[in-house]
Amino acid sequence: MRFSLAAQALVGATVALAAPTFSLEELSGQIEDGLNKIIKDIARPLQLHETPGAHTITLAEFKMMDNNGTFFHHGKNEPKPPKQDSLSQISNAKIAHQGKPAFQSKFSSPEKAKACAANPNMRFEWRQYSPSDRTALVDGIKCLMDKPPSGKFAPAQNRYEDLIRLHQNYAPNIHNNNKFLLWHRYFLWTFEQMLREECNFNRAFVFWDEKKDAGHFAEFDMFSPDYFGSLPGPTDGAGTCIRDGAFANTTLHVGPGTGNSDHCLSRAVDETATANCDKTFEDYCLSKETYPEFESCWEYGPHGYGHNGIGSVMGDVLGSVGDPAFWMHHSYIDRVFRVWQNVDVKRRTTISGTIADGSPLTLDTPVVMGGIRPDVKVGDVLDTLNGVMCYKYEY
Ligand SMILES: *[C@@H]1O[C@H](CO)[C@@H](O)[C@H](O)[C@H]1NC(C)=O
Ligand SMILES: *[C@@H]1O[C@H](CO)[C@@H](O)[C@H](O)[C@H]1NC(C)=O
Ligand SMILES: [Cu+2]
Repeated sequence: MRFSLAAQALVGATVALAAPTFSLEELSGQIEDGLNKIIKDIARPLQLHETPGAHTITLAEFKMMDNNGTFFHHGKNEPKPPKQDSLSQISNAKIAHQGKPAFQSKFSSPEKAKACAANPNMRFEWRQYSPSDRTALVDGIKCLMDKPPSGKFAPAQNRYEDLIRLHQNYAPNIHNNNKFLLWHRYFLWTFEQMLREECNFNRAFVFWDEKKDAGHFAEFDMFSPDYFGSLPGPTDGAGTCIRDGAFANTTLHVGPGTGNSDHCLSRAVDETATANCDKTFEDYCLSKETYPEFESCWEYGPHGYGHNGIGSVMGDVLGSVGDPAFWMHHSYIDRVFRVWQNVDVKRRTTISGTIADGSPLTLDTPVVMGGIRPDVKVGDVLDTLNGVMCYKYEY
């Protein structure tokens, strides 16, 4: 026998109460349930100092940068890029206007693009998503949490945690630089495919139009005992463990930060932060004419504030995938990116900016998904209707 003292105490108690009516197998099943319950109940909440939050920039600061002719790029204030992204981008755009894609993705073809445009997978806003769609979504996520891990992402202890670990591992490459929106677009799509392929999820996908809830996220009915669980404030300088909803009492084994220790799924809402996820900020970012400026505004603006506003696990940039609200937040980020792209075909066929090592972001820049999906290139995921993916938002 390899039971701990606590288990032996349980054995003792159970035997004393019910020895005559339980077989050994039933008894060990009961012990296991009891132990799982104890392990679940003791997982600690993250202390607030462990979740320092995403880097954010206020709207006032962005406007100050406008006034002094700079923008926040690659961790510092740099001169604004010229309005047209670059000469090569302009010539690419011309080619695109002549009907040929600027980047011939190995995943795309004119026929495929046509077929996709005629019949794209739709993503609907949570408020249009029926109760049964909502339940199917949370059941799909729970299904991933109940499946064994692939084994390629230690210390992930279930299939869902593979995704947390993947994001944690790649974090330095995919945040605080212009690759951010493209990588997270493919990551969100990868999650959707896992729900479909591994958990029989068969509904249209979903997005959250977060600006409708700016300043009062906690009242949004996604954060309810019926679905994602409540969105409480902090408790005694720590996040509050989520004890209701589909993900009640979840223990996470990946994070916080670059480390890995058991902690509960916790939240710590800060509505002064969520207030920044509003239409004014969104419109301001949408008014940016170059990709690097839009990206910077969107990443350090509403993206950062949404993470920090939900708080705790979501406020730990590296481990934030541990809160399923991550996907809903990133669906907002991805949707507004697509809205920005819809203004001009050039925004779906060309790219500019820089990646983590300071080198240029190009259509050939790799977008790596750790073996969960094929590695692709920025050009493969720039257009949601042409390339690897085929989906459209119900705007
Ligand atoms: C421009 O404004 C930003 C935001 O206030 C500031 O951080 C930066 O130092 C300013 N740059 C210059 C060149 O004045
Ligand atoms: C979560 O844990 C709490 C505290 O142990 C318990 O009261 C509650 O019933 C649990 N909720 C669920 C849904 O398991
Ligand atoms: Cu991220």
